Amino acid sequence: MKYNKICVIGLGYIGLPTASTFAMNGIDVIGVDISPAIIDTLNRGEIHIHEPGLREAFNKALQSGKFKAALKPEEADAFIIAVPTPFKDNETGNYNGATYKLADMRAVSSAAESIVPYLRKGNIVILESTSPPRTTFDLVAPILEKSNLKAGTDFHLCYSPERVLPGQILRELIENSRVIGGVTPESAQAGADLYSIFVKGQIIQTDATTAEMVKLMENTHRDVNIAIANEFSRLADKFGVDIWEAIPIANLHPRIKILNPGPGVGGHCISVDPWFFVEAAPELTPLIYHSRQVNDAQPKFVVDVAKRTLGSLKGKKIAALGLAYKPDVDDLRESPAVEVVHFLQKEGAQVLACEPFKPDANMSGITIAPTFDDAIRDADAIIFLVKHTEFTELAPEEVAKKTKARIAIDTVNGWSSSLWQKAGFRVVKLGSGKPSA
Ligand code: SAJ
Repeated sequence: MKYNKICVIGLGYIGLPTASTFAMNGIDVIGVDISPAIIDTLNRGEIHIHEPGLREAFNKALQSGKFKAALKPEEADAFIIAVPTPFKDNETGNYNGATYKLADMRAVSSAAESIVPYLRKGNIVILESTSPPRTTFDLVAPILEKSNLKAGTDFHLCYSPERVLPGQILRELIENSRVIGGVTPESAQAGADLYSIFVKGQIIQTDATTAEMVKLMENTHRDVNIAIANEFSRLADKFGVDIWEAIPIANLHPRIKILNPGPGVGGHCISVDPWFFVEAAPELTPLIYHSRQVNDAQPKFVVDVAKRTLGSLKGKKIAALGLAYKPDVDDLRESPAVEVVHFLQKEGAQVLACEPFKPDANMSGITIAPTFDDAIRDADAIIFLVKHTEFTELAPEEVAKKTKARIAIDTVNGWSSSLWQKAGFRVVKLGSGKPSA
């Protein structure tokens, strides 16, 4: 199939890079978002998110005259839905006394509704948002069919999950393999034709529900594997072992690849998606459920380590390094670092946070220091929560000159204990029951 004009609905971390990449490849793109602020920002030539390479890609797309941002869709050959699928804030499910989170699919539903007036025979609609199994067939198709056109007969419908890693989105969008699940084999072929405009990785065609499941399996697999790493960190702590020494040794085994423990699992993907399986089949998912519980409890473990190190936290001044959900991104969603800060405050600590990727973040109950120096100056202790490169590159002897703190709690194994000890700090690593010098 040939595509001249594409409408991308949702201009966030996935939609905007996708729209920019299509436009850079000579396709007319209408980028749609419900936020007037985002549309204004984009039409002014600016972007509202931090992602390496995105500013350049977006500028190229804009200068080519192929990209335009709007509040409403227009007629197009293809429609791509890339809106968020978070979980519901104030509603949970229950199975045998265990509470689980529920997917909030309202953004997908209203994106599909917004396409209905513009849908024409021969079009293709692709859902990219991570979704519970059967969403394409059971939620999206019935909405689109309000147009009196039939999915798979009059228009093509596919599920094609984004699988790119924040921080490397622009490259992975092009180089990663791409799975396209159609409601019919013809839809999958039409979807493959669309993405082959820029995808250099392998394009695999399958059915829509398999593609939905593949995406959830990937993120769930990672979550479960991080959970076992986090559980190992607690065991190491108990048995006087340094987990950061033990994991690399275990990983020398040719069939073992233990991931890194840390303050928990955040972001809008891995900490959310496994719940979609639990919601869909709670009776089949005890491992997935408990892995989520383990990862969600990890910020509390960090605070226990802080309490053991500092005694009562009441009145203690703590500099928290990093708030983002992972290194070198500005995304604070579901961030375990934010959770740790909240817990520390609940224990009575006065926390000054430093987040170089979002110095102007406005989070209720969290005080962000204007600079790193301000955060550490009067601190009693420093807690390292996000392995941003600029924190790993700190020279401990320089830090020592700028702060009265002499305790450094490293939850991400970002600092060399010996160097920091040499500079006068007592270093306490998460998951290290070994007494520090
Ligand atoms: N984390 C650990 N230990 C590790 C690795 C990660 O604690 O060893 C933590 C991170 O600090 C972070 C969280 O897990 O808080 C998730 O980070 P991540 O880098 O594993 O993944 P995301 O959420 O940024 O992106 C994931 C990716 N999925 C997989 O790697 C299977 C990406 O490919 C997906 O496109 C993305 O989810 C998504 O959008 O679904």
